[in-house]
Amino acid sequence: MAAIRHDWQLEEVQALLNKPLNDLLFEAQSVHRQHFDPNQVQISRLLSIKTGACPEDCKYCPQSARYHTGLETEQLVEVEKVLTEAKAAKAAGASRFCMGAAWRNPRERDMPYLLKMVREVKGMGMETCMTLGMLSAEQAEALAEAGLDYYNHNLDTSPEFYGEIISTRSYDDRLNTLDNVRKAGMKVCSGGILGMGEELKDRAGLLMQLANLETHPESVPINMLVKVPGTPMADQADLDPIEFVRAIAAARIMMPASHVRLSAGRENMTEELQAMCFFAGANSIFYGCKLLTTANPEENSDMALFAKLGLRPEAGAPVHLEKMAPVAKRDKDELFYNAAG
Ligand code: SAM
Ligand code: DTB
Ligand code: SF4
Repeated sequence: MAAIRHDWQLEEVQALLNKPLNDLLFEAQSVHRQHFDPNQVQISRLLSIKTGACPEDCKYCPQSARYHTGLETEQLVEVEKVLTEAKAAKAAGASRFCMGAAWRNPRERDMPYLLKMVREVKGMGMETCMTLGMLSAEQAEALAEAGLDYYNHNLDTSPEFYGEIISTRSYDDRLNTLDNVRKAGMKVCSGGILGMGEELKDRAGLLMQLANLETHPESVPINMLVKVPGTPMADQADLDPIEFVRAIAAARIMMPASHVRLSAGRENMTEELQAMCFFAGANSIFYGCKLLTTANPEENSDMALFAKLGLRPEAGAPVHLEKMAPVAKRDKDELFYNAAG
């Protein structure tokens, strides 16, 4: 069994990212199999509960009020609407419901609504996750007490490159929020974005920060930058997809027991690239045709891909989804959905 380490050095991580690809993928897949069923993928559904008009200046983000992206803004949505969406997500097979708000941090007057949302979604038997910006220790405790299972707060990139991307909050602010979340007893979801013009050493630096936290984040979203017109990153050069796969593999090796989520950017990825990411150890996705404001693959195409690859949703998803989605069985060159899951 691979040791769970928290003492990664930058040179070591860079060397890992630079390994011959076959060696890197073999190591990642071997580690993956020690901790997970290699054919299971956890499924989360995302809902924007407050859209746009964010005061922060994250250069990648279509929701910052500073950039003109043509996004329609929306105030904090009614609890009822959230519950309707959560019900649909559950019926479609999601085991976790993730609610995201375009805030620097939640205001005190929003807290009662947020706590009600958590209680009621949790009451429906789903895992709950929120991403609301920075949290104070008190806010984190209140959310945990209401039943929030996960809190997402990304480090986004290395400490060295961070200043190129965001000026309105510091890396330490982010680490502090992660600390508040952990101390409140919630599970941590934290990762970053690749393809923002960072160098390999920055991808190594991000992974090192995550893996050297006292406890690894239980969930590590790796986003590929979605280049939204109107943001300062609209014309950013593409990251070589193989570099993306390498980062997924390194995340798997460095945080062996964590779920690594193939997050934003899947809409622009080929099936082959996604398949390589799953082989490299990604074992979680956002399912549903919309992320927060940008597009995600249609449900049907994800199901077809799951069928082709013989992947199935992780336990916890309703039985009927397991009927639809799919252990692929190749017989006379045809694909069959295996209802037994
Ligand atoms: N406002 C809160 C915050 O920033 O902490 C929560 C929502 S924010 C949209 C959640 C995460 O989405 C960001 O940390 C970033 O990693 C990711 N994200 C935002 N825009 C993106 C884009 N264009 N491409 C890829 N990931 C993006
Ligand atoms: C994360 O790391 N990725 C998700 C989730 N956490 C909240 C958000 C992706 C957002 C992509 C851009 C958008 O749709 O607005
Ligand atoms: Fe606001 Fe979050 Fe977007 Fe940054 S990433 S601009 S904090 S919504």
